[in-house]
Amino acid sequence: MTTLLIFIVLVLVAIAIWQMTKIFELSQLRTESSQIANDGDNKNNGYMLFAFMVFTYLITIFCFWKYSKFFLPDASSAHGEEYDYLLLVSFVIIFIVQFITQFLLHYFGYKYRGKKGNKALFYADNDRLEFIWTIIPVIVLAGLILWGLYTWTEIMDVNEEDDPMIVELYAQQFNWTARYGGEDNVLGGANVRMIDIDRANVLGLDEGDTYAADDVIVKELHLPVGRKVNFKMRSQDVLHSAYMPHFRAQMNCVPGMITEFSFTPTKTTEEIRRDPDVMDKVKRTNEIRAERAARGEDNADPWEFDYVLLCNKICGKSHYNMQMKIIVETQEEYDAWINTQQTFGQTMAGNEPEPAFNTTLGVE
Ligand SMILES: [Cu+2]
Repeated sequence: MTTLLIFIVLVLVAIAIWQMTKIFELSQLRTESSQIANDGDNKNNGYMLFAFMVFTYLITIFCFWKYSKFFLPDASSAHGEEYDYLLLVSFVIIFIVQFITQFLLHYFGYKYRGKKGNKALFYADNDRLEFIWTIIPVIVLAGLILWGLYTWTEIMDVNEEDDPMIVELYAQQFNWTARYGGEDNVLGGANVRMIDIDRANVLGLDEGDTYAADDVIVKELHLPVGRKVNFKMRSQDVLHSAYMPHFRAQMNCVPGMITEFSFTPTKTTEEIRRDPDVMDKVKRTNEIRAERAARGEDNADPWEFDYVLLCNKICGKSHYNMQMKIIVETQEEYDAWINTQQTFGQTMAGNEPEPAFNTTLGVE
């Protein structure tokens, strides 16, 4: 009610000011009509055009200066470098073109402003000019598009060359699970209809499939550096999207089908933590966290950078927190880690459902 009253008061005050302005205008005795722009008005508008152009340039420079710290660090995957380079070239071209065309637009707006006695020149067309401003964008755009298509085809070509490691990324509201092919590097068959929560078969693996026995199911993704990985994505419920920004990778996870993406990690977690951009980001974040800690607020523990797999489709109320840690390490470190993990066969033979997935009480 109070809000409504304040709103009504504000509207009435606005109307009062407007009426007073009109009275003030009427009280000014003028000989000429103020509705028609004169040379002075046009000149002022011309200057304002320039001011607006300068504002556009300055705000662009300011945003780059102030916010470029939020850019992702250099790519940590083999294809990421090519991808970033394509993006950089596209942006450089866009900025050069925008700088020139915006200048011309505002300059001519000023130069040919209305002047008393000036008459517009009748100029039907100019074939040469039209040819130039058609052919240049055609060549530039065709070049960018062809280069883009080539890069896209390279990145999206998921093949079995170079002995890739096979990893499944399994999405569900609201978490990720990863599955390795195990010793044989082959994923066992799986289907959501075979999910058996009571027996800890959370991904619905086919227990009769011999390939499934050595599969390793984990909640933290470990990848050996320099080894190509072929990801096979599945979703249990709705559309999710596996997004690994530092590796410049994203692929939708669609219920009822398997989607694929492949990349080679090129930097270990230890290496990326020493990247100046990453160190800077960690420093800034931890300064904020230290302030929080001083005020006794939550979320105040010092943060350490880690690669992350995020969900990039708004898939429900806890979508924002659907993530999984990725650790890129040396082959030896990876081998040591994977050897400590239980295989699917061992988990099933253990007969001891994992507490996290156990929904029944008193299972023997
Ligand atoms: Cu999701």
